[in-house]
Amino acid sequence: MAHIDAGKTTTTERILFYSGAISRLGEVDDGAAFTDWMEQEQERGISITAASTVLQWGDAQINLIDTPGHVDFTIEVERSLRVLDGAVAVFSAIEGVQAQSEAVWRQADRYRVPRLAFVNKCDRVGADPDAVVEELRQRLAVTPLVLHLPIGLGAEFTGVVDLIAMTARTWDHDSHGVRFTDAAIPTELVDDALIARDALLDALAEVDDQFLAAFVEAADAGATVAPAAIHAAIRRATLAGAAVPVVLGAAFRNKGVHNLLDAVVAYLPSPLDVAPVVGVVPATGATTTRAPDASGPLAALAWKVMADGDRGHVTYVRVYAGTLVAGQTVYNATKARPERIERLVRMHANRREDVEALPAGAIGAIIAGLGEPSATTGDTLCDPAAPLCLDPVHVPEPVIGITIEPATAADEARLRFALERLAAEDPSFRVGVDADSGATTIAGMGELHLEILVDRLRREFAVDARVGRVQVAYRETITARARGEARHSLAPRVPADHGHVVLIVEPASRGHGFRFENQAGAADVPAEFVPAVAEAAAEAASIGVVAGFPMTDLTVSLVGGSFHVVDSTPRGYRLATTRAFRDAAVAAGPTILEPVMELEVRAPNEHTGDVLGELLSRRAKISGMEARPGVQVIAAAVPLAEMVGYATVLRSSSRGRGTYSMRFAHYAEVPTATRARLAARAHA
Ligand SMILES: Nc1nc2c(ncn2[C@@H]2O[C@H](COP(=O)(O)OP(=O)(O)OP(=O)(O)O)[C@@H](O)[C@H]2O)c(=O)[nH]1
Ligand SMILES: [Mg+2]
Repeated sequence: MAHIDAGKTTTTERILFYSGAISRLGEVDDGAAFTDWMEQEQERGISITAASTVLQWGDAQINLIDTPGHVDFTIEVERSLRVLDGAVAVFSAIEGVQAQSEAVWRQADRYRVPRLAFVNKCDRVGADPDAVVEELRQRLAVTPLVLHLPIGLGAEFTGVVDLIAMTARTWDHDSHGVRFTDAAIPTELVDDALIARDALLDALAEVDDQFLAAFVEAADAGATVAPAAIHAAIRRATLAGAAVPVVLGAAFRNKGVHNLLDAVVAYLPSPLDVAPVVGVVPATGATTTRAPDASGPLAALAWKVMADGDRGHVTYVRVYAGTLVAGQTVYNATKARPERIERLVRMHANRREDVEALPAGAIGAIIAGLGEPSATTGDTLCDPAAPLCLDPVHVPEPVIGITIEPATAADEARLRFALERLAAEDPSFRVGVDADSGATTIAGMGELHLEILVDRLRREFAVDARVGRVQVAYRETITARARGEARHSLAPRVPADHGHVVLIVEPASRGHGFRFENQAGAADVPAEFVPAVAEAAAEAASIGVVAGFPMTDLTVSLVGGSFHVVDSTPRGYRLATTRAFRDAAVAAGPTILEPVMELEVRAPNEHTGDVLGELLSRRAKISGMEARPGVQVIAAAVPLAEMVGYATVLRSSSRGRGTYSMRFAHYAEVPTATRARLAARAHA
């Protein structure tokens, strides 16, 4: 996991090559990397989908997922971290801890995933691993355990000193780094190596008491701690999340990757090291756990779905307990239905290797035909006799949308089919209907996300579609408390639908969403009609009163009403609620909210002025500027609506040398002029 371009795929390629999983090295820049298998990835030189694969290193089997760094594909990181037991965070030795590196680090915190740091690109001019380590400390608040001292930096980077074994490892150029030499530390580095080793052991003693005791004891005896004890202590500290081992390298130059793999095996958890997985028994709501025992009852989580053209789908699963067996019928506890597993595979990026079974600890996939019931992202598959639901995958809300229509009438059914397939793959992508025009809308995490989806429609599903202008996901909310009352009764009373409600709407804090509460007495509105009121209120709130955007961050309370023994019907209450809600919302100071993004721009020094000017003209609030070699790192909060097309703007204002990344931060009220414009457009 890492910021875009840190070198995840390049590092993965070496991992697969050195472990023998692939026999030829391919480069991202040639569109030839194994885990960047999608056409769109190869054309653009970026990863888009999380590619899962398996390899063997020594006697360890490693499930590896190469995630994309671009924030638009954050769901891929989210679901990968949900099912992996450990992570390698890749940092560029030049750029350090970039915005999205920090974001994925926080995601990994949320899932409590132990991790290693790989400081990559040590071969680049200006590489400064020490500065990166300092940033790990400052920005990510971790205790780094630096395992290596670089031998040369930039163009002179040839290898690393192993600060535990106290040997120097240099990689052979001609064999693509397959061969390396372990030798004595070059004389001129011995002093630095001793200092760096002391720093490592001191840091370790601070986070691990057992090591501290051994360290003090050895020092008293005038001895040194055995390497095995150091490794064991690093492992304990890593698993406890108390420290992060740091490995140095330059994947593109074929250096440092062996050490990285050794560190993965030595310090990251095996499935046996992690606590038994926790789930909820659907029937009782009680929590339960499953130990990672291949012979126990099955517990597996579906974490990713890929459309398999028109044929069906590939559902990726992580098995936590028991064994998933081909031909077996399992219970989908999330959807409360049995599912038959026809075919099981191990995935190697987009290639499949048929297997009979996937035991606890494994990551693999289920191949299902079209129309066969199959799990979607976040579903739990389990033993029918021991059902449980595991924690699903956290799904971010889309912030941007476009209308989409088939180019010809003939494409219409095909478009609907394709969108359905793509939405099943990607929970951060939603298909909806524009309230004003009735056109189909697609919503996602950003412009690139939607661009890739539209491209896939064309290539994988042969659908020609026209898209409208990008529209950010506005919301509406209220700013005051208000009351609404409505009575519905028909005269002449055939059919006799009676309903009468009194509602109070109140603003709530950002992120609260929509909530309904019933405070009415049963004499006013009997319990049997309350669900109809709740539903109608939620439905009414889904179309705001200012410009038709969904309303959020408000509480609707049913506080009174009346009831008629013969004539009251759910329909009557629904109609009354719709009117009462709208009256209340209109009186409650309704307004429009817009998504605000957290932005980080890296601008070359000489273009900083232009870049800042551009940002200020986009309503950006600059929150920080930091100098890095040759560039200024600008942090800002800026409304997403102002950032549509920013990639092109930055390219021209920085002569193609600036980069930026942004992610959703929060919703905020739009300026008055914007509100007036959106309202006018909605009523036009
Ligand atoms: N000089 C140098 N370049 C590197 C190194 N590692 C990767 N690169 C280059 O950096 C660019 C990005 O590498 P990727 O491996 O695609 O980066 P990534 O982290 O997978 O990027 P995304 O998947 O798009 O987030 C490519 O041009 C690589 O050749 C390195 O160690 N040294
Ligand atoms: Mg990549």
